[in-house]
Amino acid sequence: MSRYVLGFDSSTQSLSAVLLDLDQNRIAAGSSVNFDEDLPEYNTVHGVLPGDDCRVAHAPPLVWVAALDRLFHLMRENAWPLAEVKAVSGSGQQHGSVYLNGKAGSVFGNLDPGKSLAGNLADIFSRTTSPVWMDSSTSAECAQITAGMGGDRAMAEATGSIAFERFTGPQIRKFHRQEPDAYRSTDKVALVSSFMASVLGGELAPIDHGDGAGMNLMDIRTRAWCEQALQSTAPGLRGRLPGPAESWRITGKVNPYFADKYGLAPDALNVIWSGDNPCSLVGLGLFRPGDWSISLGTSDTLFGLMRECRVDVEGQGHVFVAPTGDYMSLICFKNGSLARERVRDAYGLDWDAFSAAIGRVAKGNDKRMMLPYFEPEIVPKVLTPGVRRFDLDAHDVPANCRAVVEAQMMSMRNHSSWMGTRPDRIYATGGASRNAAILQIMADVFQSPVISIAVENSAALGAAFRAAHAWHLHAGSRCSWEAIVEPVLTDMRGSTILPDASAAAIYDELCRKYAVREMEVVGGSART
Ligand code: XUL
Repeated sequence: MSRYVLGFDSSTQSLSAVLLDLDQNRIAAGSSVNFDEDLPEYNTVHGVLPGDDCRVAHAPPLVWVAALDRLFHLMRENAWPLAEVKAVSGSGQQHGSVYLNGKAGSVFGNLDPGKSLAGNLADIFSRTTSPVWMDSSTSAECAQITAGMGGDRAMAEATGSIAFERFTGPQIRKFHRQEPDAYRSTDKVALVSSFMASVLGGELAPIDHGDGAGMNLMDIRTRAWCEQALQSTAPGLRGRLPGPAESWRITGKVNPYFADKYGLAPDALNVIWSGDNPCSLVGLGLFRPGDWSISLGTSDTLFGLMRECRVDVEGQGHVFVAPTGDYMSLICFKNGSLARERVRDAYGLDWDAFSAAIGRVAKGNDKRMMLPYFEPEIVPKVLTPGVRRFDLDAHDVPANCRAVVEAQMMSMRNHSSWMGTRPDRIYATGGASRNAAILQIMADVFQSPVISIAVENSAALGAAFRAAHAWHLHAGSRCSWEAIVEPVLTDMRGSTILPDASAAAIYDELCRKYAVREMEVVGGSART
């Protein structure tokens, strides 16, 4: 008989679960429910409700709980050893908010296993939809809250980020302004993470420090709600926010609904959930300040652990609290694989031909350069897309292939300088991390070894690691994060790609030039 923990990931488009075998240090099983395909009755498209205004992105919270029922059903059908589960936790898409009325708390604690979760929870909302992280409709509220805080710098110093449209505080303010009666009838505001933890635990769960840091409402240093931010956002907000609490907080045993209905161990511990990026940090084993991850997905994200709180007072980097209790940085670049694919497709190449083309041009591309804003960009903020080429002929296939990847890596290097350190090693994840030519440019620009890591769902795995960590703490056994995580991750790491030392000077110079070009085009301060 083995002991297990369960980690969930409630992401934009799906709900996933990972079962971790604590005795054999391996992933025993994984499963997923896709909102659009498996629950079409909720009418989501890529996880959100379609609408006329492209800046608005809401999802129905009931689809997430319907997915939880469906996923437990699948786990039971596939004979997952749910009776041997010791602890449960999860990861939620960050920033999304759920608006609950006064009935919610008691409903969470009295779920009827004879009914579906969606049936049980249908009447607990003061707002039937939840704005999620893809929503960018709150620019006016961001400006108002920023003014209340005394400017961008003060906001970033206090909460870890300047005000962002997708962050929860601006979203709450918009709700309060547009629907004051519904805001008044809101008893509690939950995040996706704390809402799901409330369902699993049978009582209103606190917001954890990691996800709380993505709200523009929490004092990033004291980790308490920031009074000035609360005041600047909406009246009576303090009493509506459960938490904030340490990410390893256990609320009690799991909700009897899941034991009665699906055979989950009734004494399994319910550990509060965190955001997907904090969960991914531990899911990838980033426990040392020099360990960074670059995820090469639809958008590219860069994140790493920080022992001290350093904030990006002028820019678009975020500071969240890590599940270890340390800090973490996060920078999100929208033109990731999207931009790489646009270049690849423009020349009719496949990935092998794209990589071969990169290899035909010298490192540094003879100073030819691209600013790759195929889509509006988050970092640096570019609202009107457009690709700019400098000394770069659009017909020169190899030079353009190298230019797009060099531009992305130089932008990442320049825009991560506020963290005050350079990486000792970078773990590359996501689709493009299989491409050795891209990883070599990453290694050369950052002058850091790069290791690809093949973790399928780092957020769900990180949530499972968090459940294991909290379970050990509860049992009084002092088990380090590394001891929990390393044996599981070892086989998932690929070989190390070393930086070419002779490229260091080339990219030092080019990064400075890139920052100047970026400033000319985008405005703002040059970052190197
Ligand atoms: C982070 C962010 C996204 C979401 C995705 O700030 O907005 O990474 O967390 O789920």
